[in-house]
Amino acid sequence: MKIASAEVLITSPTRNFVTLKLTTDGGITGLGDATVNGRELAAASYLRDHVAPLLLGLDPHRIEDTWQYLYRGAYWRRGPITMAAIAAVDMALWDIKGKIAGLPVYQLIGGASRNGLLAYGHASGTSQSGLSESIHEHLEKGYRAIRVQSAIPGIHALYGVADQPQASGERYDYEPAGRGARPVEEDWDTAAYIRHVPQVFEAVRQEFGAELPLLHDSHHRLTPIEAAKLARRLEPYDLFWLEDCTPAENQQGLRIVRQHTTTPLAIGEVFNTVWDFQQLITEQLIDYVRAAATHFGGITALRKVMDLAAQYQIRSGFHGPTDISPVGFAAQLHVGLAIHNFGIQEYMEHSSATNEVFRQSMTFKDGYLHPGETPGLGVEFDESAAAQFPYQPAYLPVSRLHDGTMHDW
Ligand code: KDG
Ligand code: MG
Repeated sequence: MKIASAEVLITSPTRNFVTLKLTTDGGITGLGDATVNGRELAAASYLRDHVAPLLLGLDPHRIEDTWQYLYRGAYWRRGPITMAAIAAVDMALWDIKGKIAGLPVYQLIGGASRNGLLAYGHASGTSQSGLSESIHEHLEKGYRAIRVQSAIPGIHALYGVADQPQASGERYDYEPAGRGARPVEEDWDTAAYIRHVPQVFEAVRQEFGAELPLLHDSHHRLTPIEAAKLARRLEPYDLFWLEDCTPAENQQGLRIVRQHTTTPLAIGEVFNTVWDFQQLITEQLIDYVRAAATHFGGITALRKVMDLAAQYQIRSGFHGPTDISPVGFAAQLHVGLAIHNFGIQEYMEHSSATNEVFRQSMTFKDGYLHPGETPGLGVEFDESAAAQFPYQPAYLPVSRLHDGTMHDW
């Protein structure tokens, strides 16, 4: 059996997605996700110009060997573009293997370790009452764990708060297609943020009680000592996790956070290989691995990092925003179902346009996700639906302090 064709499909059903479609000489297809939000065409070119020609003629069953061939063979290792391209190939090969075996991918990697994957949804509000309404809406939809993000007095436009007015006059809705060809600018004030967030959690705990798992994303904006201060102030509200409390390039910074707080920490949505996690895992500086199959080299790589994490009682919390396509999302659902050290799965529901293009066997019921029983990954790509949504340049926002200094977004 051989790989006979490798096509790169770009579509923008409310946001851009880069999908790899491999076809074997017997006509079996496999899909992979190589979407790098805001830099999509770089990943598409890497795949189309440098990877696709190498795949033709290879045996699709040799997943590990193909992974190593692309990783070691590039010489220029790691980085989001390289690892997203490798991820797409890896997912597509697992998809093909599952279809040949007549089994969903999770059955090929050990079988189910649980009945479903606890998911958390994104609640947010431009006011405390708006936030409360958003939490109620999520609970009504069945969510049993909630990420809480709120507008902050003194900050005009902020990551993670849906429906807030932007400087451009548009509403921030997470789906960037149509936002225009330059990043929107948000603003940031660390002191205002650290003052306000504990009050938000105080009100949420009072209204929703002690049991509901609550999460929060600081989105890389604090120094280690600021992160420590916030995490400590949040301890009375018993967070499930505090995410990306500080940019993690300087991993020793997490030691400072850890020394001061028992709030659980989640990090790694922008990481690309197991090496990015090595210090954080082996020194037990985090509690949850936030990697996504898409930016981390696919199913093969995700399983390896979770095996390392398991030895340190660190669990998964894979990155699941809408810029992970349904293919990438399915890939990590299969991994999450199979591994023992699953923690929680982020779930931002895709738009109806996205779901029209990517038809999925995945289900969400009573707060739990399941990848379904369709052989392979369980996602089909509707090319005629995709053709209605051509690529649109779209950037992630940027963030500045009030004096104009660039800050982390
Ligand atoms: O493309 C960037 C988004 O994926 C990211 O901002 C979402 O932080 C995020 C999250 O936790 O889902
Ligand atoms: Mg995040």
